[in-house]
Amino acid sequence: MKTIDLRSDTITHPTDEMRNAMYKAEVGDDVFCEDPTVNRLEKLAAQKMGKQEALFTPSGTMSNLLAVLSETRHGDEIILGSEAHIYWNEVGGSAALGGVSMRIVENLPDGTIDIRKAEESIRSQNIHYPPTTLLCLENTQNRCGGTVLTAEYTRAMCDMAHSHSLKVHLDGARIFNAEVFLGVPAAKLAEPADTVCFCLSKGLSAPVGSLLCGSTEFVARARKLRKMVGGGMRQAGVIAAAGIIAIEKMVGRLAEDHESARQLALGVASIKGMKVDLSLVQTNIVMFEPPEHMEAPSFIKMMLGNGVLFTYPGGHRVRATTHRMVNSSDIDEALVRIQKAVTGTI
Ligand code: TLP
Repeated sequence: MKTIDLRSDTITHPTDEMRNAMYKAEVGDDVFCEDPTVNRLEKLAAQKMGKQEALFTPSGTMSNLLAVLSETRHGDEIILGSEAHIYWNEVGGSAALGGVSMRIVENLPDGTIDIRKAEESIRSQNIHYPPTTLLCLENTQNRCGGTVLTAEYTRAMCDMAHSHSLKVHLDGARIFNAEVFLGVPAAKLAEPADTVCFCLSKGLSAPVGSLLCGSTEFVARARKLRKMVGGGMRQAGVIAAAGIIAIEKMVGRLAEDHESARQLALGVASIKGMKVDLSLVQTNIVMFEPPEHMEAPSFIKMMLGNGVLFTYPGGHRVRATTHRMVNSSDIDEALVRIQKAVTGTI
């Protein structure tokens, strides 16, 4: 039985073209900024995001951490959506290593945060309060099911934040999925944010890496902090070479992942007792509810036994993520297995 792995788009393997480019990559010592392939990747990333410069980091988690460390001082407060990856899934690094407190504002189901609520959470001048210095947004919003933030929404949030002298960091781990869904260039989606990062190792299929982009001064600070946290990577051209192909060749195909997600969501919605909000299935993530009589972790365990892998985001929810390594017939097969397994429990 073939395993259909819908846990994450992070499981994608590099393409043959990437492997060839990695084999042939020109390299140097990137801590001395002498790796020509890394330099090329960073330049390309900065261009794509419409920022002055970019920094190659080993992971999205490190990019987000460096953004927070660079844009805040120990003791500051940062504002995040209640479903933010930085808040949920980064081991509390911003608090543990950056010494910032995280002020959480509810994410609405579509991945946005109410602008008024965000504004109300900004601290006023008061001897008792920590200064609020950074707002973090996420596009696409992972835990809200890969929902996209429009350029207009991001602009309004950034204008509001800037009017209170806050900086804005955009966790754009999957910003190219938003680009493809909206038909709006990532640079436009990131334009009002001070800093943005995106991942190479998700739907774009590179084996490793993320790019953190912003002003020249910001990237210089982040580069030093990257060294501090042990992210100086020497002959990193070997992995950067795959990243260049990810950006140049793999963005367009994300539309296929979005189609697979829709196919899966429509199929799941048609299975008795299962629930999915189709309006929130915009990119490559599907959040659905298993039948009431089954706990989500038990459903996931049962499906593991049937060779279909999901992740558990908490609550009565299951997450499926589509990617290059599952095609339309895999999705059909996954649906058959889900249908059979669920029917067997009724
Ligand atoms: N997300 C992973 C898991 O950590 C949950 C996934 O499978 O979706 N920002 C966002 C919005 C992300 O979704 C992720 C990874 C990251 C940052 C961190 O990237 P990495 O895994 O490269 O540290």
